[in-house]
Order: sequence, then structure tokens, then C-alpha cells
Amino acid sequence: MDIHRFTRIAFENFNVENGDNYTCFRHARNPVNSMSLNSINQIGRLIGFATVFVAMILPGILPVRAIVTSDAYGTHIAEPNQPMFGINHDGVIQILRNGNFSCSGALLEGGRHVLTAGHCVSNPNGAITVRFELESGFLDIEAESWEAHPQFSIVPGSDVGIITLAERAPTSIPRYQPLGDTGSEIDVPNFIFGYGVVGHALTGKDVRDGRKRGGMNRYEATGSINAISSATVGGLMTDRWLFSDFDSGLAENDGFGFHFGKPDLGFGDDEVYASNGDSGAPIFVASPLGFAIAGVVSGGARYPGSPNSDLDTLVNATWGQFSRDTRISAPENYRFIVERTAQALERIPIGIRRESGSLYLNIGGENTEPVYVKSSSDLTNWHDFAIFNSGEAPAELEIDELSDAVTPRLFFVAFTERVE
Ligand SMILES: [Ca+2]
Ligand SMILES: [Ca+2]
Repeated sequence: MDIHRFTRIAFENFNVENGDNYTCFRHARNPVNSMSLNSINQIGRLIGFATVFVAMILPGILPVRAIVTSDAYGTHIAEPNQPMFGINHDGVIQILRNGNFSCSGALLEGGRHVLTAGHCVSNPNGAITVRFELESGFLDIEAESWEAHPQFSIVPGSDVGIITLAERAPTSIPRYQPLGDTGSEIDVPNFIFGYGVVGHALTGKDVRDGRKRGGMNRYEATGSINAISSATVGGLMTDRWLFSDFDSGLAENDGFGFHFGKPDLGFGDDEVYASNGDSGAPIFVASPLGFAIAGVVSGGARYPGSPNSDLDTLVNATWGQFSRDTRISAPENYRFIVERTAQALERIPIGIRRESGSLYLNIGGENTEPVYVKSSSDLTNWHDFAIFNSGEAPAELEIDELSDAVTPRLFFVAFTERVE
């Protein structure tokens, strides 16, 4: 039996339909094969769908239904102003469509843009509001515009979108950088925060309680289509999808181990799985100089047939299933993001000074706004080297900890946030 051929995986997309007809779902009455987007249909023809879960929520009648957890039901709540896994998650937000919760997202550097999934912002109609949950309460900022990646409905793995806010978010709220270093997100711990449905891995997804939750997982495969093959387990540089599995800690529920011969038993109590309403949620990895967003939540899946790592026969966020996220470091996705956030940033002149073996960066200007000092070894992918909040940027920054042997060439650039 060749189980390493394309898996006929069943998929769902992780936003919640709120009657606005903007999601990937048409209607819930006939949940089988009811996905409507072109890209999904194309993939459906290629590999077929075993089952498709569709959530239908009537606005104002039923509550829309965070992240499904492994240790117990409803755990891992991410409280405002309380960093989790070393990440200040206050920049992870709810997206409201016409006043109703629809998706999750993350504030990007510059403070004017929110990163989410393409299918959360592909409908040009209606109104979008971004809701920050702060210690002081909710802060809502209206969207000025929104757009999905130009290839969203054409090239699988382009499920990424940007919301432009009508005004810049307060500088006290953290902003995040996209990961540009392709391949560095594979087989390392990652950290997700989202506002989707709550649930326990034993029984799967349940209702939504409005809380943000955080947890861990690991990307173990990539894909150029909505499916995993043995060739893409371990990851290919060219693929735009990222896949993880939902581990119980037992080999029998280890999706990649059981079906693809790549054992990894997960993160125990901290292992989580995205579900409805987590669409667009950021997945962070630790880069050498801080956290960066490696993926945004797009959908979930299970391996069809039997035997199966899944606890049951449904795409319902139980242990043994697979998650599929959009790869941010894919050059086409990374460029899409950086080109837009660049509009909210302004270059600051910098200079280099070398004195008695130490290297210093002179940062010009008054800098009353946040300052981002970025470094790159290839002039394409830029990492945050240092970030300073309003008025905290020093005139000079010592950078001599970098060994010439490790980084033979390193370029620097500095930005501040544009004030409109
Ligand atoms: Ca896993
Ligand atoms: Ca299942």
C-alpha cells in the first residue's frame, strides 16, 4: 500500500460564516462538497473531498462559536498585557465584519496594517472593524480598505490578506514582523494566538467564548496544493503552504509519524490546533533576533481512510488531524506584505562608526515615534535588529556583538512610523 501518495484530505477553512456570504462556504444545509471558491474547487477536482465541515452562524441569533487545546477544555487563555511564551500578544486582534466576529489577525510594523487570511478579506463589500483587547478594555479601529493577495484564488498557498486601518494603532500596542527566511520555520517550535472556537482535543471543536488563546505546534511539511505528499514532508523551499499535526503525545495520533514516517509527539499540554474563527491568526517562530510571523491560519484537514491517526472520522479539530497555514516567507507572500507596510514607514538616515574594535550605528533624526532597526545579509529579507518605542531610540547603538566570522556581510536600515 502506497500511503505516501497524495492524501485525499478533507479540508475546512477556519473562519466563521456570519451570514455575510463572504467566506469560503455557501451554506450549511448540504455540508458535503459545498465549498465554493475557485481554488478550492480546483483542488477538489484533483484530490476530492471526503467531508467538509461548514459552520453556519446566523448573525444576532446565535453566538459565533479559540483554539482547541490538549490538556483540558478551555485552557490557555491569553490575557491582555500578560505575555505568553515570551510574546506580547496584544497585537493579535479580532476582525469584525459588519459588527460580527469573523476572523483573527495581527498588527504589523508601522501600526497601520493588519495581517490576516485572504479568505477573510476577499469580499469588498460591507464594513470591517479591527478589535484590540487591552487591559483597559476593547479598542476598535475601522478599516479604511482591505485586500486579499492578488493570487489568492489562483495559486494555492496565497491565502493571505491585508487590512489597512483608518488610523494608526496606539504605539503602546505591539507590532509584528513577517518572517522572510524561507525554511527557518520548519521543524522548530511555533506559537499561535487566535480568537476561534474553544474545545478539547478528545472531543474536538465546540462553541466560541470570545477569548483569545495561545499554544504551540510545529511545521513538519509544506505543500504546493492543499495536500501533503511524502515529497513535501520535511519541507520544500518552493511551497506556499505549511502543515502541522495535532499531537496527543501517542504515536497512534501522530499524523506525520503515522502516515508519513516522520515521528514527533508534539508539545504535550501546550499542543494546540486552530479551528473556526482562527482564520488569519498569526503563528510565530523565534528568529535569532526576536519573534516573527511564519504563517497565518487557513484551514484544517484529516487523512482519509483507515487506519487513521485521527481520533474519529470527522474534520472537527481532534487529535490526529492536520493544520494548513499560509507560508509568510514564500517570496510572493512576503513581498505582498512588505510592500504594503512600507507605506506606513519612513526611512531614517543611519551612519556607522567604528571605534577601538567596536561598531556603532548612529540613528539620525528626532525620533519621537517607534524606531525599527533592521538588518539583512542579502538585502531582500530584513529582520528586526532592535525596536524602540516612542522616544526611546538612542542616538547610537552598539552592534559589535556580531562576529565578522558569523556575518561576513550585514546591512542595516532604520525606519520610523509615518505620522499622518
Ligand atoms: Ca504537532
Ligand atoms: Ca477528527
